[in-house]
Amino acid sequence: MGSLRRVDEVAADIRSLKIQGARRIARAALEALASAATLSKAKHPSDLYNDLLKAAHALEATRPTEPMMRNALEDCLRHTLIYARTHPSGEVGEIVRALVEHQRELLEDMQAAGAKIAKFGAAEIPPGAHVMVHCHSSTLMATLIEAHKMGKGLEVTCLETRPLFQGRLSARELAAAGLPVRLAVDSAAGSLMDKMDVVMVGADAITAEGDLVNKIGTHTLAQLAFAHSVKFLCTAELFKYDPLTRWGRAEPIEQRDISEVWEDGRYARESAAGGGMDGPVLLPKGVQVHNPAFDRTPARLIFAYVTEEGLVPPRELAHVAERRIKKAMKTR
Ligand code: RUB
Repeated sequence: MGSLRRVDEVAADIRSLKIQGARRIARAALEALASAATLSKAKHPSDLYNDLLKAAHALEATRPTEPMMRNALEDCLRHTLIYARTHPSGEVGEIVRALVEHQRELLEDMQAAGAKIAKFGAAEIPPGAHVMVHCHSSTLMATLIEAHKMGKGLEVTCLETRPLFQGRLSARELAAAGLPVRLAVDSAAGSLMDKMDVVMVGADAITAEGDLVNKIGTHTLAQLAFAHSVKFLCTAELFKYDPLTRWGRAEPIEQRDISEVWEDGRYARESAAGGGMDGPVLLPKGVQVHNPAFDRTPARLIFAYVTEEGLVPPRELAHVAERRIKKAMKTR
């Protein structure tokens, strides 16, 4: 285990988007849970569980639309409880070791899943394809870089992704890997769609209906791709599936701070003398800002999810993900 970062520090980094993207968030949360276990002063297993539950709740509360983080934390907690039940004479130190060991296995599984998705996804991209991407997904970046290494000769258009411009992260990462990259403002997507062969995005959550919850703007982009008969693919680990949506839970959509859209001082005022820009402008009275982090794209607009088990049609995703989760539980 690397340096032990406290849960409150990691939670603050997730909330402020210093750690962003579902996969990185899930990894950081798992590491934080393991450090909470290691740093716990509990002398009895029940006190340890209290510490762990508190840590998991604090992490889960950082970003509500992140089932991968919830699935990973819950898997780790469930495994720890099962270990303790099957080793009733186990000391706290032994239970902590079991948790840390399991957390390591989960991180390795995630790594392996990411590598498989990159291979399946790269195989699905036609040679010489023009690909449009939205936001910044580590899973998608790995897929495009894999396709590039295979000599597919891609050209990638990254949409900037207002309001926080995660698309620029994608552009930087892909250019550094040697891919030809074009950066476009989100509203230019329609003017470029006819030139595209594939549109690709990552996922924050997938519902029981196979709908995709991802960065705001994904739904509009999927509509546009559909209207132009351009294939729309989503690269996503099966852990992005939210099992609670099977029982009627609507995937919550996180609302972000209005300062991401109208930062006081970012907009200048036109001076009375005409034309010149002069000082900051506060949000005008009576203007409300709508700033959801994510939106929901209906399954019918999605060609397929690229998962660690290969391409999965949206309607089958819940079934495949549930089978995988059950299998993982049986093998432990
Ligand atoms: C990031 C985002 C990404 C998904 C998938 O949003 O929407 O597409 O999280 O990323 P934010 P990954 O910047 O608000 O976290 O494939 O890395 O899990």
